[in-house]
Amino acid sequence: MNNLSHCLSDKPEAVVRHDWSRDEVRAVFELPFNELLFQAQTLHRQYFDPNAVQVSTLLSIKTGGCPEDCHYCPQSVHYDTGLEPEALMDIEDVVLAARRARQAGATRFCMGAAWRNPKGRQFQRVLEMVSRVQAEGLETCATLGMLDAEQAHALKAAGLDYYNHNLDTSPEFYGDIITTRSYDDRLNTLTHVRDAGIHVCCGGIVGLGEHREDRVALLCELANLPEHPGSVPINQLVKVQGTPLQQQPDIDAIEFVRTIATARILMPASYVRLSAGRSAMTDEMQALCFLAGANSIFYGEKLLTTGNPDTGADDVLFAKLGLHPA
Ligand code: SAM
Ligand code: DTB
Ligand code: SF4
Repeated sequence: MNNLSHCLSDKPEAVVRHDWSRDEVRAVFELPFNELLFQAQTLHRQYFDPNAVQVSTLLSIKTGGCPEDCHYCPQSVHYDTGLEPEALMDIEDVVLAARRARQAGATRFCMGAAWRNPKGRQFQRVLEMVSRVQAEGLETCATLGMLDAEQAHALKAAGLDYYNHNLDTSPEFYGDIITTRSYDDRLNTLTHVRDAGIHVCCGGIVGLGEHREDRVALLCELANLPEHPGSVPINQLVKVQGTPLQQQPDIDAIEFVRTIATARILMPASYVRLSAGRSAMTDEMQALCFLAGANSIFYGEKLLTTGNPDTGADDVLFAKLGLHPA
């Protein structure tokens, strides 16, 4: 009996492992597709309602002008993507957007800022935003770049539930995508977030030009963190004109679904978010992702700066698939 089938016959808590080898992860990733989806869906049902999908809404509270050089990102100052940089939003406007998101059915509100790291008075304003959004009855999430330990504690005290900070890809491929900070910088911020008692939201991007081995390595890194991230966003690259990755060939849809299914099997108790890139996906592909164990999405017409399916289209998709927001 291989390790995975042994795991599946055990009690749920027995399969939450942090000692995956890349060979083991590759073996899961490369299972026959039907077998992979069956195992992912079987595990999914041990931990979650298979028809419930968590919905988060994103808001870019500080857009563009970012000093980092992430090759995929429309907000980097290094690329001309036609995006107008904007100052940090007013608190009241953020609260209004959060209220609208809650009324539309979102349970979590994620505030994103195009910063290398937050500083000074602007950080104080974000703390206030977090408290005010929490008071609206929403779970709070923020993604503001690198944090030190003190900042992580201040966010926790303000009421932050989740912090999003992605590893994005494998340690080996990382330097081909971002040169202005290191993998270890990312891991250090994740440690500060975890130590402050904030839930970690951490995942990556598929379709950057990485090899399957990089996808395997990313998933292995995520699954071997001291605690599995509470949510694991799997983004499909949104190809933005002006970025160095604008001409990337499309990632094969089956390969993307394999990535979702492997994330589900490795981190069975975590929410796996079918994240950026849904506008370019068919309903059938999204249905396969849900079958593979994705149980969270971004809901609302916009991600941070790029498009997302409109809420009407998502409502129709949920009705077609008998899914309900959770
Ligand atoms: N500046 C902060 C940071 O990098 O941590 C927060 C915002 S950043 C936009 C959050 C994440 O969005 C990135 O880590 C990346 O995974 C994802 N992302 C950015 N641009 C993307 C794109 N064009 N396609 C898919 N995902 C993207
Ligand atoms: C994540 O993993 N994906 C979201 C969220 N975390 C912040 C962002 C996707 C951004 C896509 C490009 C854009 O809209 O600017
Ligand atoms: Fe800046 Fe984040 Fe975009 Fe990188 S992904 S350029 S850090 S906003």
